[in-house]
Formats: sequence, structure tokens, C-alpha cells
Amino acid sequence: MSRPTLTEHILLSQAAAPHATGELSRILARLSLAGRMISQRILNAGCLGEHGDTGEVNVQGEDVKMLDILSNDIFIRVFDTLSSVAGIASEEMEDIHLYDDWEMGKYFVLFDPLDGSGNIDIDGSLGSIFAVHARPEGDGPITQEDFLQSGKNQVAAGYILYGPATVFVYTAGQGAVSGFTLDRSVGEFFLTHPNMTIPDGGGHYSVNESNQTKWESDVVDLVESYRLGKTGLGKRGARYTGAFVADFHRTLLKGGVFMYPGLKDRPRGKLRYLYEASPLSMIAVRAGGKATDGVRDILDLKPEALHERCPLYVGSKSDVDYVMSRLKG
Ligand code: AFP
Repeated sequence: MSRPTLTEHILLSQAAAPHATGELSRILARLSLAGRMISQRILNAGCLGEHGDTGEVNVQGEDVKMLDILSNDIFIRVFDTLSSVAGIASEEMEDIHLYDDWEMGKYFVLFDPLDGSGNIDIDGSLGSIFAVHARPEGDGPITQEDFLQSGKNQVAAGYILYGPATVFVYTAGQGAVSGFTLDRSVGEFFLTHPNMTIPDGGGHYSVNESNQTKWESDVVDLVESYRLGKTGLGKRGARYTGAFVADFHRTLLKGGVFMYPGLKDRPRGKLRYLYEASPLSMIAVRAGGKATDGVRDILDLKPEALHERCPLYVGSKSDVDYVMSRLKG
């Protein structure tokens, strides 16, 4: 028997939700379209001369790659004709973007169009991350403030991994986490990872250890306990790709913990709350794991700015509990 496609899975989930209108299903279908388009673009980018920088710097002060812009444009375009989406926010855009028929839209989509773009030129793994939020009630014009929502409000969240295979992972409503692998020959995602759960025990610790001189002493001690196998949790090997989606996907499948701690000169660390930490923390929590900024549950935080960052420790529940027991807060 063949596996269910992503489209079938979305429609079955919709049928099981008593008040579903089909709008969220269409958004998820468009996200899968964006994933397929970006995946194809990445495959051909080297041959088409689309590797490398644009020469511009984004709102975060980071070099913008050609594929960052191409991927961002794909996300903008797939929602252009979908009236359910009032507006979008992207890691690559300074401000929110509202569509012409924004008054009809019930949802916002927030995304990091191409995460880990430092891996583009080396043909390493990349990803896209997305979150869907409901537009707050009210007739007034939409403002940036309306996008500054807590992670627990996410209506759907997920990511697309562009590795040797392209994998789409999402959760919607109160649903489980499901993963789908793209069959390029027919352009369809098929269910390969039903009801994903993070193993509690085993796996890896994943952190950029070259930041050690910028960490506070409790973080240095924490990471050292992982390196020396002194956590009491058992051995954890080290893995780090520089692309959060790839490191997170491994953590989801194998267990352990991904960390991007705050730095002395940047106490909130590097990862963006709305486009990175919040959506993948929802996936982790729905899969039985845990996510914290060191003290608080990531999904309880509420950002005050569109591009706000936060420290992040996410993964297996026992590992994240251990992390919290070692940090001073
Ligand atoms: P880019 O998308 O700008 O490459 O950033 C990737 C990222 O936000 C995340 O995917 C990685 O986990 C993290 O940065 C890597 O940062 P370091 O290079 O500082 O370890």
C-alpha cells in the first residue's frame, strides 16, 4: 500500500477538526509548494550561478545570499493569491508585508525562508522554518504589534529540511508532529515519519563550541559536562552543522539537545524568536521534548520586536531539564 501524501494528511486532519474551514489546510499546502520550489532552486543554484552573496546586508546585519532573496520571493509569491493570509513577516524583511486583500485574511505566516544560508556555497544542509498565527480580532488596520505573538499561540508550525532528501515536518492545531519526504519523480511529499517523538536518552549535544570565550561561566560548565560525559545522562556525541533546521532534525530523530546560549556581548544569543526558536520549540514540545531560554518555557515568551532573539536550549526532556538545573538563570 502506498503511503499517504502530505495533501491527503492535511485534508484528513481538517476533516477531523470540527470547526475547520479549510483555510489553514490551504496555507499548509502553499507552504509545501514553497518547499518544493525552494528545493528545486537549491538543486540547480550551483549550475545557474546562484551561489554567493548579493553584496547586501540584511536587517540583522548579516550578508545576504542570492538564494536568501530567491527563497524569500518564493514565500511572498505563494501567499500572494491566498486571501486567507493577511500578511507575512520574514527574517529577511525589516517590516511586515500585507497583501492587497489583507482585510479578508484570518492568518499571518512568519518564516525564515532559508535557514543556515552559510551552508549554501558548500552544498550543506539548509532549511526553511514557518509559523502560522491567527490575526487578532478587530477591524482596525494591521500593525507590527499584531505579529508579536507568544509561541503558544501558533496555529501551525514546522520546517522544511533541504538535505540529501527534502523533508517537510509540521504540527497544526493540537495535532501530532508528522514528517514527509519529497519524491522528486512525482513532486509529492509522502508520509515517512508519522507521530514523531523525541527519544529521551541518547543522541547528541549540538552547540557552536567556538563561542566558549563569550559564554557565561555556567554555560561553560554545562557544555563541559556534556563534552566530558559527566551529565549523568549517558554519553552524548557532538554534532553541529551551522544550520539550525538540520541540527534540530537530528535532535528530533535521535534525541539530545541543541543549544544556542546567550553571549557576553549578545545576551539574547543569535536565534530569532518568531522565525526560529518559537516554531521549532512547538515541534519539540508536541513531540514530547522541551524548550527553554534557560529559565522560561520558550512557548510562554512574548517578543517585543519582530526580529527579537532569545537564548535557546531545545531537545529531549531529560536533557533540557538537566540544562535548566545547571544554569543560574
Ligand atoms: P544563517 O541563516 O544566517 O546562516 O544563520 C543560521 C543560524 O541562524 C542557524 O541556522 C544556526 O544554528 C546558527 O545561525 C549558526 O550560528 P553560528 O555560526 O554562530 O554557530
